[in-house]
Amino acid sequence: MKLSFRWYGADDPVTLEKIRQIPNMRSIVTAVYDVPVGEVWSYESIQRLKEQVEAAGLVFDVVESVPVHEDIKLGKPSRDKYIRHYQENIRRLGKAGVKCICYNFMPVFDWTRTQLDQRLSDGSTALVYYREQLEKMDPLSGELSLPGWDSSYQKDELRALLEEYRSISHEDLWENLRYFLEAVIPVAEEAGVNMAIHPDDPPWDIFGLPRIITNKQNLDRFLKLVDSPANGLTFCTGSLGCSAQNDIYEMIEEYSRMGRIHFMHVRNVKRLPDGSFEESAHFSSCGSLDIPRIMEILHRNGFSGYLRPDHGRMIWGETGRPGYGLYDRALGAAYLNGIWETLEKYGGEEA
Ligand SMILES: [Mn+2]
Repeated sequence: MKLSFRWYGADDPVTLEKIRQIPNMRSIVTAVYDVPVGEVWSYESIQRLKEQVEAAGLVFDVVESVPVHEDIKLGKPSRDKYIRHYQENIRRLGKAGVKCICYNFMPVFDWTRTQLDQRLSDGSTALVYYREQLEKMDPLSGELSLPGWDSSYQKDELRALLEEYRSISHEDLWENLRYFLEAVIPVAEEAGVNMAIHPDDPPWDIFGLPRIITNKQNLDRFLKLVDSPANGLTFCTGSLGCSAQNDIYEMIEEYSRMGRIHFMHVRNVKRLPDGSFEESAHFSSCGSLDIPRIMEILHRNGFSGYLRPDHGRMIWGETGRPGYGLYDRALGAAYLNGIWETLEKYGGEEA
């Protein structure tokens, strides 16, 4: 297990100097943020990131994300140009020492919540998804903007994009994903990079848009689209764990044994009876997931990929990017470290 932490670049209030003080911290998960989606990342930008990360004594080997242009997901003729750009990004990142690229294939909207600062009973604030609130949300009203979303769309552009997706079925999206993978996986293999798709968050259709990276049946199908170790997963427990139908332990067991999990996002989530959920502290009893059980499965199967705490609450008066403060994610990292060290020392049979 290689412990890692997400960093949003030089203007992230959570600095590399702070991140390096978390015990056992190894890798920085970051991206080039000043290039529009679909364009090629300059060697200079990649090199600058690498130098900043290495100057702090950390390793630059995981990128989250290289976003996939909507024309690729829509299967438009212009996708070939954007796929060539994507291939070039994989080659350039591989050359810079990157071993793992996280991406997702969610139409238009990345991870979605209905509120970014819901106050929990302990006084902290967390990201939540309340079904009732979602049903009232209109993405065109522009009321909510999440850190994961591309906020550069103008309202008419967004309307036109949503219109284009009306004719895209789940099967069309699968077909467009297959086309993309067949083009990029061979390049990743050659560059020594593992591609790691992030599951859809939450793992169900949203605003009438199809979502397919949602459950075991679909992850099985995904891994077979291109049956190469370089075609793997970012297994996000908080995303797949929002759905009570997902047996995430069974999934982690199987996919880690196959060697197809390259990146773990480990966080807890509290499922509510009506299908809503709240992001909770990492500690198991704060939410619905059994975190030591997740770590035990990974340990027993010899997991050697990257792992990071995921979204945290805002605690101790911290302000900043919702879900991406320092304190609660650092508590998460310390908790995961503790579980892992216990497994390493007293965890039974050697792998
Ligand atoms: Mn995640």
